[in-house]
Amino acid sequence: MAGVLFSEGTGQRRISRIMTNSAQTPAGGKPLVGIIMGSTSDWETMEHAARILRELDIPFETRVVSAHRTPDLLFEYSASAEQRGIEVIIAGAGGAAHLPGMTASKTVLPVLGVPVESKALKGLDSLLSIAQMPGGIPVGTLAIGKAGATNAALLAAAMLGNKYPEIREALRKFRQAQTAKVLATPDPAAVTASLSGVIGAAKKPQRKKRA
Ligand code: RP5
Repeated sequence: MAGVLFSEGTGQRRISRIMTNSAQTPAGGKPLVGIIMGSTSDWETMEHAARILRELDIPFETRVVSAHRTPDLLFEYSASAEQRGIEVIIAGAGGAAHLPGMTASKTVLPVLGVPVESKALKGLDSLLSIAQMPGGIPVGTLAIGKAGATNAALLAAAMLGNKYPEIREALRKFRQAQTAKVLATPDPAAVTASLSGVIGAAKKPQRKKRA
């Protein structure tokens, strides 16, 4: 897995190498968005952010960065993101969920927080932890779970769209396609009826032909 590796140089911790094999660069460019998460168990949620960025052709990287299990990595990742060309960070975490806030404290890049659904409290703990940042260090907080991850990516695209016209156009097309999909099936009852017609026809017993 890709990541930020450290070496102890002159007594000062520094980034010695940045592996980019986790960077998803459909456009062939350097990652503009960093998707980080507190645990591999968060991927099930955060992959929805990755899916949207891929769909919009926005280069991104993914990385597990735990605020409490790898605090030094968190500091290095956040502090170096800007100089590496990252423009928006999407941070997902569950439970105490201090990753987005801690990340935001080490960078002036916009940080979007995705509350991952926790087992004990269904993500309400994650939501409150991420949303209730004291004034001074903002984290843009999205909804719990898949919707939040999806919208974090769409919001990142909207931010990047201010600078990159092709991203704005990709986002516009995404929205148009979404609208067209809804309008294509205006009556869910009609869909159900036509489906049951198909199922009914399939279930109809066939009359035996007389010899
Ligand atoms: C948080 O604790 C992670 O963001 C994750 O949502 C939660 C549980 O982590 P695991 O115990 O599954 O690694 O740090």
